[in-house]
Amino acid sequence: MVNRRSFIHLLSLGTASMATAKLFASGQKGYRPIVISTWEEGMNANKPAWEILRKKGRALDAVENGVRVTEASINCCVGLGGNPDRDGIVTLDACIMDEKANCGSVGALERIKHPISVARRVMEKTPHVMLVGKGAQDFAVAEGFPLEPAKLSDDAEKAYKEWLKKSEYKPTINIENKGRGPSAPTWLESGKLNHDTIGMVAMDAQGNLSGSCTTSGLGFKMRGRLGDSPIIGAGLYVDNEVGACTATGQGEEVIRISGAHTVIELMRQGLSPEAACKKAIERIVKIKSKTLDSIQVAFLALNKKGEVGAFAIHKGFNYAIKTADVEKLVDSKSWT
Ligand code: SD4
Repeated sequence: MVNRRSFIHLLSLGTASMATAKLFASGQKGYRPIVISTWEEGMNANKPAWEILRKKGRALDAVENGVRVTEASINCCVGLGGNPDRDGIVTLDACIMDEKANCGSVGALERIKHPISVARRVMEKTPHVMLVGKGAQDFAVAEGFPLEPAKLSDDAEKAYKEWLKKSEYKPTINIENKGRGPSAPTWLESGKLNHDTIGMVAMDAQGNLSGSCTTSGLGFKMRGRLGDSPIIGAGLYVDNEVGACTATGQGEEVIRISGAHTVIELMRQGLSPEAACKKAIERIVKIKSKTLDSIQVAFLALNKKGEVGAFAIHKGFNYAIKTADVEKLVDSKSWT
């Protein structure tokens, strides 16, 4: 029988456990915010993302604002400063996904500086997931995004002129590994190491996951070619119960195995982020065993516990991590 005293005790216990639950949900206890992103450039991109996470902001805002830094910088492979397609035109691909499986994407977008923000508008303001080409540009302009001049960056202009000399296009050649192919210059004129597509995934203090991915795609690609980066399930996938994953590298190979979604499903079965990324890479390795030398793909994943892992076909892929205590660049494990 419950007397008055024990009843009060039970009540206070109830309140305590409710408070604990609230504490957990509010992130003060259970969830440690984290942001991770592909390549060394991720170190810069993680900074504004972390500022948002640190203030208990949404992971969605973090991953959008983080990759905008890369989109605004001059580099071979992200944003309007990136390498053009074979016709000399820069076309941008991007996608974004939040904790509620909301997602938005743009493909082959021209003359818009921040495709990731257009992707977010597609997600939030249209009944669709994906807009491409002229339709995506018209939508962006209608949403107030300025139409930038149709002009290549100096680096891209130079790389394009160089490429035109042979006009050689080998779609299987990757653009990350030093000296492996002509698609993108390895070193920027500044002397800094070149980088690649940026994919970013994050968990906020509420334990919610989101991700973003943005690129100018493979340099000197065929006009109209889309890679994995704007494709939900290929270049990016988020499942708030399981984790988040992004991909970089030869998009065709990532699409072929529904890369990011595959990694999530493997994590759902209990694999760690690294083991899941490795298994997905093994699928590509099996399919492409004869031409592996000329293909690079890497996956980067985060699970709901805040554990991080990556795996690439070849050495050379690295990723940036930022948490309350850690800010570092990590070399990924690889198949070769
Ligand atoms: C694409 N996945 O367009 C992108 C490019 C990339 O490393 O990530 N390259 O296929």
